[in-house]
Amino acid sequence: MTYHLAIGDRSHSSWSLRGWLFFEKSGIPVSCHSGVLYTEDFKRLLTEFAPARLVPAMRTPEGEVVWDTLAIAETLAERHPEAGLWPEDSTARAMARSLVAEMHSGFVALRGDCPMNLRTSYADSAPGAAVLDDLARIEALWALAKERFGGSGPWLFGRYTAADAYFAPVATRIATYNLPASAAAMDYVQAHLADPAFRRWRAMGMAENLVQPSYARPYAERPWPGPAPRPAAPAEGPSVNAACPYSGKPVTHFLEMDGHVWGFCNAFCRDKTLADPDAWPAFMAMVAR
Ligand SMILES: N[C@@H](CCC(=O)N[C@@H](CS)C(=O)NCC(=O)O)C(=O)O
Repeated sequence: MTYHLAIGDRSHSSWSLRGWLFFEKSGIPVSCHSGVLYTEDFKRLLTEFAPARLVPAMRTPEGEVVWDTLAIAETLAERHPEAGLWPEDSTARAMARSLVAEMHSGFVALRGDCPMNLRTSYADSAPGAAVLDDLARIEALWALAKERFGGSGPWLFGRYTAADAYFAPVATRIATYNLPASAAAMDYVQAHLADPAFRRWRAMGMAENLVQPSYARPYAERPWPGPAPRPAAPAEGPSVNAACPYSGKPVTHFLEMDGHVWGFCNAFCRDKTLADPDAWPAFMAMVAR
């Protein structure tokens, strides 16, 4: 018995990223079911999560479907108080809910002009006045939360909460569209880009290798602004390991890293590891043995 989560392609679906982060950051087990946005595959996926119309949508272990990111956050918080999706302090929690609600309904210019695209980073995206207005408001909210409740860590309310998950795809937009931001805001952006859970999500998106042509923008590209993945390349076996680090099954797909060949039981697990080896604890533990 586990939760099930319907998601879109990982490089482009910002709401799916938020929903997935609730689970990944709080350690609640979930099985993900993905469909390619704007295709028949997506419609097929959602028939399994009726009456949801968009992703993310969650099915509880009891079989109830909950849709819309905010409803998923609240339902998980209610069912798993120990997971700490909201801050413990009621004043901090009220502010976290306010930030999340404003993100849920607002920042239309930023979301419209700069769709999440984790495959590409632009050198200069020439943001318009409405986007700059959104950014100013976002920076003010981040500063307010951090000043009152952030303490010395990187996150808005001390430890990672649903509010940080909500702003993860905003942080990536600032990074990938190279939007202007203060040093403090950039520290927060970099904390998201360096977060191992986010890195795993992005690596899975790179492995999916999906392109949404309507998300492309005519700007010059620049290298990924987050931590540079350790170099690795597809390879032929045999490998050092006989069993896949994730499933324990016999290996069939291989990569080469630091002069050694490592095996996996399917192409997706090989490719997600290839995209960012350091993001995968089970793989790195095997390499370190
Ligand atoms: N308010 C919804 C928004 C969800 C949403 O817009 N999801 C997008 C993907 S990021 C989607 O399902 N798009 C598919 C479509 O528009 O057909 C939420 O918070 O979950």
